[in-house]
Amino acid sequence: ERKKEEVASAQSKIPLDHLKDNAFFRRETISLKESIKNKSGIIAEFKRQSPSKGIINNNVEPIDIVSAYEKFGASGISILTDHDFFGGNLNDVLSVRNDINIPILRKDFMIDEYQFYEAKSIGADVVLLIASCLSPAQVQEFTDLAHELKMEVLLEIHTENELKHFNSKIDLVGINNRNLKDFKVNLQHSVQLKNQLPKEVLSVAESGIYNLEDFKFLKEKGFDSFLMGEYFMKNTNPAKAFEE
Ligand code: IGP
Repeated sequence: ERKKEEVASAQSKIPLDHLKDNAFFRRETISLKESIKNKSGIIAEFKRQSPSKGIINNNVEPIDIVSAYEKFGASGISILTDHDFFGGNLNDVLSVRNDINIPILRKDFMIDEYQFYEAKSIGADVVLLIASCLSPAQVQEFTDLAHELKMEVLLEIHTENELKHFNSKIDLVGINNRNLKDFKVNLQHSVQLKNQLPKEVLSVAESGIYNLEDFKFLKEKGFDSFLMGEYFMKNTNPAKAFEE
């Protein structure tokens, strides 16, 4: 069964040349860096489910959620396009792109050049590079490719060892508060890692931010941006969450 599905999805992959004909290749992207400086700094995520939490909110249309995010001052939107673990798909980005005016991060496990062209073709402004999935050399190559396509990159790290994946071309560094192996959240650990980054780099605190106290703590410690998913997705009116 599984095999059949894989074959089908491989076959439905649009050839690269066709991808490049897509109108979004000529679209001017929106800078997340700029938007973080000019707005709340919050990157609000659209996520139906996750491996650590199971179903979070499965009964919503991406446009309803992301337009609420925009309305209440988010600097950017993150949309999970991974299907197997997070229940997302490319259409979740494509279907909202023309209806909002803030940058969209295509959140996925990027391991192949093709995915960067694909991100461009659905209207992404930013792509995620997860250090634990890539070598420092791959991070360099993919950063150059993203920049050629006029997209910014968010490098995600979680350990001290992954600091070596950083290079000066990277636009934003995200520190995941959640350990992806045991799903434990540790804000103190993130602050300590952040302090080892060059001061001028824009930093994003990612995951496990569920209350105003945590948000304030991370802000005080100098984080520029805050990536939040579950908290907003669980609220029946995600916009409300900004009003605290
Ligand atoms: C959002 P939370 O705990 O607010 O829902 O987390 C985001 O940080 C999280 O979804 C995430 C993620 C990732 C998902 C961070 N890094 C890498 C998939 C892949």
